[in-house]
Amino acid sequence: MESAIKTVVGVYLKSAKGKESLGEKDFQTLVKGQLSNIMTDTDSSKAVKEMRQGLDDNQDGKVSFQEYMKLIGYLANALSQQRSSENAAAGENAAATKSEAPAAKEAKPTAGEGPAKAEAIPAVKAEVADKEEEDEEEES
Ligand SMILES: [Ca+2]
Repeated sequence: MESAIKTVVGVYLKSAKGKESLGEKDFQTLVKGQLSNIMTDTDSSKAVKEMRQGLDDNQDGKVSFQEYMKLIGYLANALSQQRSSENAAAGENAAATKSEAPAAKEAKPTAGEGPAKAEAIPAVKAEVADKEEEDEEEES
């Protein structure tokens, strides 16, 4: 957990190269280099541009740390929801032994992005949730 937070901050700082926010190219490089396994369409410059515009609250064409955190929050939320639906599906299979599927976690994004903006962000890939399965703590 601690190393994950350090990584999130470190990747931003490295990508910003001493500047206060990520320019268009910096953001493209960050997404393509760091998020290609968790997101779809990271190779599409158009999709990444749309994502950047969706994150760009102050419309300055750059991604500030706050705006970057919105992306992290979105990804975390999307992963969490994906896991919830997978748990629900697994619960159905285990219905013979368990009376109820695990309740879906009501994870709220920490960032205040609206659904319209979130739509501009490429979908989270399903296989990532599978890899993180061992981190599950709230089962039972
Ligand atoms: Ca901005």
